[in-house]
Amino acid sequence: MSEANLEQTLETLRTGALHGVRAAQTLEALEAIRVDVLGRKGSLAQISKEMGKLAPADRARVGKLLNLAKQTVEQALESRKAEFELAALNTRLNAEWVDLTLPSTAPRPGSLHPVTIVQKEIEDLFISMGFTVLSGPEVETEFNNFDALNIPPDHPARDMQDTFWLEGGHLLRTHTSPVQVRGMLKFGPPLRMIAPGRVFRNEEVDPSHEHTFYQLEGMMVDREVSVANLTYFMKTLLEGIFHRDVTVRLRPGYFPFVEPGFELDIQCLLCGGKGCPVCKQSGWVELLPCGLVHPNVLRFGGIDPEKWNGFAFGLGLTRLAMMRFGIDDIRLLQGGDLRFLRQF
Ligand code: FA5
Repeated sequence: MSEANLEQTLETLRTGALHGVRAAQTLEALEAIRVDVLGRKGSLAQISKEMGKLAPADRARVGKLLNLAKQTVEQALESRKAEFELAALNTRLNAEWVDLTLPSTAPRPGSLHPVTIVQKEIEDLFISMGFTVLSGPEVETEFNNFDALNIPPDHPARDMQDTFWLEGGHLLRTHTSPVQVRGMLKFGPPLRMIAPGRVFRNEEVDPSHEHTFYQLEGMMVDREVSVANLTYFMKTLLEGIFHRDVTVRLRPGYFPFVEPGFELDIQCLLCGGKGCPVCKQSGWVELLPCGLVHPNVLRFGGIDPEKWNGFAFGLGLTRLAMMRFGIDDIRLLQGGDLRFLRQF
């Protein structure tokens, strides 16, 4: 091939390759052009072979043109490849973008259970009046739950609290009163304690009765404690919780561990005393049995009743939370239904 022909072929090849590169739509098409033009057996390699036949002066000139053609095609291939990569990146970014200004879908922080809210308020109130907060075990001895509270084995008062019995003289505590015994034995007189906790009874469940519920025990042992002291603390308690006037009534109540014993009822805050399922249509909710501590209980607690006396109360904490938040079915508090619990 003559020098002029070679130059012509080179130019045709160059323009054809550049055109092909611009028209290519895929990386595979680009690679095919690269192999065709720049590959070891490609068109430029063929021309390079032909150059050997040229006169030395022409060879140098055509050689330069060949290199130039090679560089031009290489650059065109590179920049077209970069275009493809950019397009691929844009497609991916469009598909995978995330709007960081959208509200988070992270789990909501939890909130305190309504019973816990009321429990904490009462704890703060009593701590401010010099009381200590104690806790006792949910699995108790029969002795602490009954005997030490002046309820011997054959006493009919045992039937007032239908008990879940365990093996070896143990039971699920039916009230928080056994913590009175533990508190007296541990700290001795004078004593001001409260003990919130979970208790268990084999109860038929209805809007105001659960088999598992919360009570809050209170006890004060000192010299010459009277019913007047008891009513003062109970009034302070109820005013602190309800932040409004509540109507209460005291009825005589029988519990072997207090003498005299009372039932403190509050007028139902859900129906205002008219009657509803929670107050069993009576207008009153039994909330707070209380009384002066029986001398036998003091003795079981290692305290001399000739020198000391005291009052005790056993608040129905779950029922108090119902009154406080206007909850008309106790089962809602145990159910773990987040739609209900998120309201507090
Ligand atoms: C007692 O448990 C006594 N230990 C209370 C006491 C302590 C009296 C100290 C005197 C001195 P009672 O069985 O009445 O008493 O229960 C106390 C309170 O727990 C009740 O007033 C009521 O508010 C609540 N309560 C009782 N049974 C249930 C139940 N099944 N579900 C929800 N709350 C209940």
